[in-house]
Amino acid sequence: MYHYRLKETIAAVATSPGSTIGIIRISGDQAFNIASKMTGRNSFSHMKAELLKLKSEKKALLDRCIVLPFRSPESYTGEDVVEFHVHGASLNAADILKKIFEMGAIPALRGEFTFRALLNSKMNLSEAFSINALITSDNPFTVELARKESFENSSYPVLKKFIPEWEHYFTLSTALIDFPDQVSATLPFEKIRRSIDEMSVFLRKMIKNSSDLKKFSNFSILISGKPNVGKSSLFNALLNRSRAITSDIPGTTRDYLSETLFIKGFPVIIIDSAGIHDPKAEIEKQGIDRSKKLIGNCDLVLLVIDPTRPLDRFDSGLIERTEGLQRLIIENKSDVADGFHFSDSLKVSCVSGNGIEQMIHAIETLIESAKPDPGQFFFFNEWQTDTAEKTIEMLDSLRSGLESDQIELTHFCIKEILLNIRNISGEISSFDVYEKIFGSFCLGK
Ligand SMILES: Nc1nc2c(ncn2[C@@H]2O[C@H](COP(=O)(O)OP(=O)(O)OP(=O)(O)O)[C@@H](O)[C@H]2O)c(=O)[nH]1
Ligand SMILES: [Mg+2]
Repeated sequence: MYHYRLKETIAAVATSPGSTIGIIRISGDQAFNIASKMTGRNSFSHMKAELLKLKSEKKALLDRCIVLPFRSPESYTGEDVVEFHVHGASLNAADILKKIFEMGAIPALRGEFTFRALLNSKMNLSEAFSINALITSDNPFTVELARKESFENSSYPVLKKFIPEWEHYFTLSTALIDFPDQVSATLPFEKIRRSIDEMSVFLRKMIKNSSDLKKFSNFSILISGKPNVGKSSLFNALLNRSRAITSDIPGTTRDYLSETLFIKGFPVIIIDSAGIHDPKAEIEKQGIDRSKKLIGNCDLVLLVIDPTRPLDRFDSGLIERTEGLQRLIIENKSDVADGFHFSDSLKVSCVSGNGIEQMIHAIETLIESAKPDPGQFFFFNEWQTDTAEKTIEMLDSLRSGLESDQIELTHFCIKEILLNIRNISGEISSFDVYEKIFGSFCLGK
């Protein structure tokens, strides 16, 4: 759909409602014309901001705002672009935008400005992805990496360097199929095998880095334990507010609760869950099943134990279940405990607050250790990761094709690998691919 609209002039508010300044962006052939009609100005100087009055077609005063023109190709999209920096990004901006549509622009789709920037070679696909991550991420580490990728463009040359050799293999295998009698050369098997290995290692590493980054960006901590050990009290202590209901009645928390907490500036999802025991009623069973499922899906378990009660089969069941996972054993109620079950547990009291600081410190250390190495390369979009996975499958098939000397299979795999690696590095893509990608972008970008 995006490519059918390339002749159209598009417009959108690029800032979110509620902002004090609303930036309306217009891009396309009609951008300057619309700006002239609204400001009464006949000409604009490239990148010279001016304070001007905006009027509707019927000459009704709309706003006095900063008008910032960019002449093609020196703009974000590569087309003529005009920005109006108006008062607020809510009703006033929406109303001015409506007037812009009345003058011939059409509403921009999600990511359509970036799509045009890509088509006009203002950026490549990996830059576009990282710019989207830069805009949407609330994790300072992801922002740091996205900045590097967007403006230093680090992974792009590394990915691109694979292309020439695969182009060569493609030309050679095509010639072997199309002109078998005229081509005396054979495929450089050893060299191809080395290229397969090199690219597999590189892509696998990038996929792993990207999955580590995703995990780190969505880091979740589950508070687990049997009933009445003080899970909800601990949840409240971490959030520093009384979010969950606590009581001395076992089974108070029926279903899980989650909140976002910032630890060392990183957003972390913290989950309070229903106490694990033998449920008596169906509704209790559902809550407990959910608690059990959460154990395998979180990045850190805070396993809460009550030292004032003997360890029972529920405690030991949970100790077993969380074995091998990232886990901290928390012995709560230290204010009333005579002794403890574990020497290496963290001893805390949600009542006195003792040990909470140390526990937060231990959590911080674990989160820090989950942080991927910023010197590595990352994908900022699922589509790139999926394509890299498909490429690895193709590389494996090619390895088998070479073993069995099947030139058709070899040729097909080389073609697919070349196409995928070009796609990932942002060199070419079909319009279908663009639609899938840009649909997840923000409006106005
Ligand atoms: N003395 C003492 N009591 C605590 C402490 N933490 C929690 N409690 C009490 O223990 C009882 C259970 O606390 P909750 O936080 O509701 O326990 P829970 O594990 O969420 O319980 P369920 O939701 O039923 O699984 C409440 O009466 C709390 O006041 C603590 O550090 N010291
Ligand atoms: Mg609870």
